[in-house]
Amino acid sequence: MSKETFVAMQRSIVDGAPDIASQLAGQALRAGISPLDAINQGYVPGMHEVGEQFARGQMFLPDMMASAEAMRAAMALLDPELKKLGTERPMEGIVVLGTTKGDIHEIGKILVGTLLSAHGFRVHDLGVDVSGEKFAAMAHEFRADIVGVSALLTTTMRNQKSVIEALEKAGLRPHVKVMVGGAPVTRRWADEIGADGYAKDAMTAVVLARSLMQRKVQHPVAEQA
Ligand code: HCB
Repeated sequence: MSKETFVAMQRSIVDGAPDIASQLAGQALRAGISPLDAINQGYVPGMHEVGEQFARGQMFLPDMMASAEAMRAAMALLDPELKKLGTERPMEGIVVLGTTKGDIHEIGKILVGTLLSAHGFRVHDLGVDVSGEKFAAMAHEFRADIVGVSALLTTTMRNQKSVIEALEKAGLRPHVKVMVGGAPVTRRWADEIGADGYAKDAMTAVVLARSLMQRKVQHPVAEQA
């Protein structure tokens, strides 16, 4: 049953059909399919297909918006289930999360925030189109351990570097780890801009955030070098 359900989920995103996406999410939860499997094996592949069709000129902006709407409809049901996983866990660390300036893509960032919360992190989501200065100010205000920066456009990736520069300028860099992600982002890019880590998806972001917290605790001196 699962495989057909995942294919139907993918289709609902490509077709930009929020009602069907939501209906399938409900059915999946009732059938005991894990919300994370539904997202990773059903809806996210749909988003990738949409991106490919857009790149080939087979889809246009309104289609992509309809697909995002369908994704949001599914997430409205799956998100609370993912969050339930996080109840009664010890607090793992404080994360300030956002999408870089000039970029309004938010679905992946929201997913990262949900999974981090579900695994015990306190997450402050700054939203989209966030400047480096705002990231730094909020990291200071919330006493963030980690700043997570998302970028989905090749043109806004460079603003991830601006976030690191703003943290440096505010004197926060020794205390705050930076993790970056987003479709065009690579480990190599993360290294190039001096980020502390790169995560290819939301679950990897959780694993990375945990390891960054350990590095903070275990190597406080090296961290400042
Ligand atoms: Co958008 N768009 N888009 N888009 N869009 C992309 C990103 C393209 C790749 C499509 C393509 O051409 N193939 C492309 C970018 C090309 C490029 O720069 N190389 C593109 C373009 C060009 C544009 C516009 C410029 C189109 C236009 O106006 N002509 C415009 C830009 C507007 C702007 O930002 N200023 C635009 C607009 C839109 C919307 C509004 C229609 C919509 C976004 C709606 C929203 O978010 N509310 C949209 C969408 C939906 C997409 C695609 C189809 C899906 C993105 C998505 O949600 N993926 C995308 C195609 C693609 O990415 N393949 C396309 C699903 C999530 C779950 O994956 O990669 O975002 P994710 O996040 C992962 C992962 O990267 C990681 O974990 C997440 C969860 O697993 N991660 C992190 C993400 N952030 C992290 C941070 C961390 O610290 C750690 C891990």
